[in-house]
Amino acid sequence: MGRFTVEKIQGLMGKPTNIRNMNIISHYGHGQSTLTDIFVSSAAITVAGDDSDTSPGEKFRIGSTVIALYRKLPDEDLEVEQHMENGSEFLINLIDIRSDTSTMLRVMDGALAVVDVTVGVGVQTEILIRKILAERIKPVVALNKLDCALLEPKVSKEELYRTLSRSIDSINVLIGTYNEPALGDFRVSPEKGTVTFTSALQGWGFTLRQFASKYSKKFGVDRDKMMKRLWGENFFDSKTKKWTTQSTDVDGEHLERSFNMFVLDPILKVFEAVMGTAEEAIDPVLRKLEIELTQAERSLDNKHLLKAIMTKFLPAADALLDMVVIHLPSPRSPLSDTVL
Ligand SMILES: Nc1nc2c(ncn2[C@@H]2O[C@H](COP(=O)(O)OP(=O)(O)OP(=O)(O)O)[C@@H](O)[C@H]2O)c(=O)[nH]1
Ligand SMILES: [Mg+2]
Repeated sequence: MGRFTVEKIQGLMGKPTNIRNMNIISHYGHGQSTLTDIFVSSAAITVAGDDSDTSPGEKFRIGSTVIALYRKLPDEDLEVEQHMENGSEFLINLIDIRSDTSTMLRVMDGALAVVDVTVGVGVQTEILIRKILAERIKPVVALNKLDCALLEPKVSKEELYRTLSRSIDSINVLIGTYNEPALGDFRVSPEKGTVTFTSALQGWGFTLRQFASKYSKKFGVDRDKMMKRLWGENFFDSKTKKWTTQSTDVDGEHLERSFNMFVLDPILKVFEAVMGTAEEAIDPVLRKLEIELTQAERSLDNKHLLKAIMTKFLPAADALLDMVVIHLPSPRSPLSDTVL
């Protein structure tokens, strides 16, 4: 992360529409600390003139529990109108606690709920989601430990889709019990971009935005429409080159769900190429994804090579920060006025 002058930071602090105050909530062991590290290592603000940039203490902290992060939205996201008024630069205050005190809840505008997909929504996450909803704090979700789920030998793509879907459903059931029409729809969904799929340990992650951006060009449809097609009952019939909501084609043959085909499949190809025995399988995958590796990266063992490729393919911090900036409210928004 580049260094900031005090003036630059003051400038960011002076634009409430471009501030996000958030917390990461999770059940024990689901990945809160590992995700916090991803945010800190890729986006923490450091102050110019402070030379101690190897120690964690040099991060720009407000008190001891808030870490200031910086994100500049990519140009293609600038068309999202509500984020235009004050430019593309955002200050995210990550409240680095697992505390549930009401004082802390009051300074938050949103929360990132972490779920270990291999076990589902934990009790502690459920309790904390209830607390934030009671305070009208908006949640977004990270479905974490996707690497574990992908390395599970006998799990099919469809079974994995169903596992992911179940975690999302259980969060939405909770949210549904707090439904207040005046607040808008708090339910989370991959097609809206409020769910990030992550491997915090390996540093990669994505929302459907990343994949939709890629495929919208290929299919000539706009990104939001493409996002909707990449989740749920959507299938692409390769024979007719048409999208359908039916899981079988005209001949009664099974069609693969679009999420499995367009999202899980490219990721699995990387996993298979790296974890498999045939070294020559890696180059075609790298070419396809337009990823270049340094000589040092090439000589890494499988585990670290996988991490190196996946973080270049789908950097977790970008996906998570964009989700937070785009979907969590600012302190100035009507949502937050009720609690501040
Ligand atoms: N395979 C895998 N392991 C992960 C992932 N994220 C976290 N872990 C591991 O899971 C364990 C718990 O992760 P933490 O980040 O400490 O989780 P936490 O929610 O902060 O846990 P506590 O603070 O101890 O409750 C650690 O051993 C992490 O390395 C992931 O995406 N994939
Ligand atoms: Mg922890």
